[in-house]
Amino acid sequence: MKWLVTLLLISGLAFAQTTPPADGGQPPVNETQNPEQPSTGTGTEQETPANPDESPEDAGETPADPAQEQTPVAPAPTSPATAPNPATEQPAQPAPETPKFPVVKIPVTVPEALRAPFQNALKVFSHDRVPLEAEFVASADTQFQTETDIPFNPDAGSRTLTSGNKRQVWINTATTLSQDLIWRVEAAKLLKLPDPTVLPKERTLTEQDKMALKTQFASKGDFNGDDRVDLLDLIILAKNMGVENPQKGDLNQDGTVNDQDYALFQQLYTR
Ligand SMILES: [Ca+2]
Ligand SMILES: [Ca+2]
Repeated sequence: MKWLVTLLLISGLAFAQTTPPADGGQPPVNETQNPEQPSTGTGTEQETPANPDESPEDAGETPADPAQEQTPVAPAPTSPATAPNPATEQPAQPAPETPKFPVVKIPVTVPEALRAPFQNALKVFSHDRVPLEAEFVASADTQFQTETDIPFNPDAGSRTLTSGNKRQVWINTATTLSQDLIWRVEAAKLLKLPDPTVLPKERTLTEQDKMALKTQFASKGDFNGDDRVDLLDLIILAKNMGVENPQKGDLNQDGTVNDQDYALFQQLYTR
């Protein structure tokens, strides 16, 4: 009997071992196909796509097998390959050498109500090389106003009365002309831009404007004309110290180079 019992036990064990794989074996196969395959049989094959990092030839082989394409797409190998590139590019970019140039303040007399449109017009011509900013003072060489006893020609945007360095400008607020355009014309005149009255409504800063502004404002302190106000210019200033009617260095244009010019130079220094 013992042999029969043992036979039954053995057969029972054998049946028990075979049945589970028959019933639950198939579903787990599906589950293992995705996650577990890499660890078991195909795991070694999928690990090879990890190798493509070392040898690009292997990466070309893996996409050939359709079964491997799902998992082996392996974003891991590609991402590290692309990641170092931007990482190396970033440190290279943050080296903007464009120096910041000092703000050029434009002294002008403008009533409160007219300051906003004037500043808007000034912004049109302001740029990195010559940043412009209005400096509202009580009695500048150029004074704007609107009130006048003399009637305007309806087609006129403004009327200007010049006496020496003083300019009195009346703005015609009753005209059908664009006030924005009128102020741009006045700002262009004040900045001594080429053809200030020829201002299409959509006109933006032109290269000619930039050159005119640079020549007029930005060249101050930049004695050697390299678009920077730095130690090289300071050396030129120092060489001209005490020189009467120097060609360079006389920032306040009083006929000599002295401490006053040095003080002005410090304000213009960009490096
Ligand atoms: Ca310079
Ligand atoms: Ca001087």
